[in-house]
Amino acid sequence: MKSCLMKFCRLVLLALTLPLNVMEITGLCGAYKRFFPFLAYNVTFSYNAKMHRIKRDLFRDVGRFANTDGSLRLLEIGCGSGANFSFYPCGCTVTCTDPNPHFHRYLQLSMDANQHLTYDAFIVARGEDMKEVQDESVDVVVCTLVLCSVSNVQQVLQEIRRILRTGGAFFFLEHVVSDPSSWTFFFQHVLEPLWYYLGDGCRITRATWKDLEAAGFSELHLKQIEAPNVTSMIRPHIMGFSIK
Ligand SMILES: C[S@@+](CC[C@H](N)C(=O)[O-])C[C@H]1O[C@@H](n2cnc3c(N)ncnc32)[C@H](O)[C@@H]1O
Ligand SMILES: *[C@@H]1O[C@H](CO)[C@@H](O)[C@H](O)[C@H]1NC(C)=O
Ligand SMILES: *[C@@H]1O[C@H](CO)[C@@H](O)[C@H](O)[C@H]1NC(C)=O
Ligand SMILES: CC(=O)N[C@H]1CO[C@H](CO)[C@@H](O)[C@@H]1O
Repeated sequence: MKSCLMKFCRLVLLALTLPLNVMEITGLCGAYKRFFPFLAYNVTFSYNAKMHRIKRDLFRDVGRFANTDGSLRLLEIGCGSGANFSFYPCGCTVTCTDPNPHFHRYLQLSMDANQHLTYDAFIVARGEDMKEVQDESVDVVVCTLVLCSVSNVQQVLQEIRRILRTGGAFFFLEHVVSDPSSWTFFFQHVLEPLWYYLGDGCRITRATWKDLEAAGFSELHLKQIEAPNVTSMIRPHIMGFSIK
């Protein structure tokens, strides 16, 4: 009963967002691509304030993957406005990648505020295809709130395995689908078609931990958590790291 209602409500939302779908196909969403970084930059401050302790715990282990000479090459996929720089250890060389070039202004502000790091290029690329980055050329890859937005999670994870050196690590913090018995699960499925457009391609019903389990890393350290004080649609999160 609940599941029929869920499917029905989702259909209604799908129908309501049909004009947005047409706009996407005909390329009229270009203006939103420009506007989204501004929106994301604005929203990211309140999210990051709430996630401060969680991110500190998550990124505490990054330093473990430095080389014997202390150097550490870190690549961030879907870096957006650069919300994680303050957590990276001194001496890190950071490469930023994002398919949306309009983040650059905001990224620069975060770089200016975090001068303990060295910044390599900003590469405009999708995580599914990072051909500019050589095989086994980085020690750490980071994704936060990115695997919800990519078109092919498995393909991104295989690209990450390709560019990581053996023994390197992939750190992630992602919101995921809720427990199927919860009302959050219900509303995530109903609202997803609309959320997809407002969130620039963000999907709120992904069971991303399944992709991480299937990706073929040699170790996976994963925790399921509820993000404190974040809207229930994106409260369930996974965090942790996998090692190549
Ligand atoms: C919600 S934002 C998160 C930004 C940033 N990582 C943070 O934690 O604030 C999602 C980001 O994923 C990027 N993105 C969308 N599709 C992508 C893809 N296929 N590959 C890599 N990044 C993608 C978007 O441009 C956006 O910067
Ligand atoms: C976000 O936007 C609101 C409304 O325009 C504004 O009051 C607030 O200062 C902005 N926050 C940041 C961090 O830019
Ligand atoms: C969440 O909200 C409660 C009540 O407003 C507050 O006491 C707590 O510090 C907040 N936690 C975080 C991590 O922001
Ligand atoms: C752009 C952005 O969200 N930067 C945040 C990165 O994280 C630090 C520490 O939590 C915040 O102070 C920044 O505002």
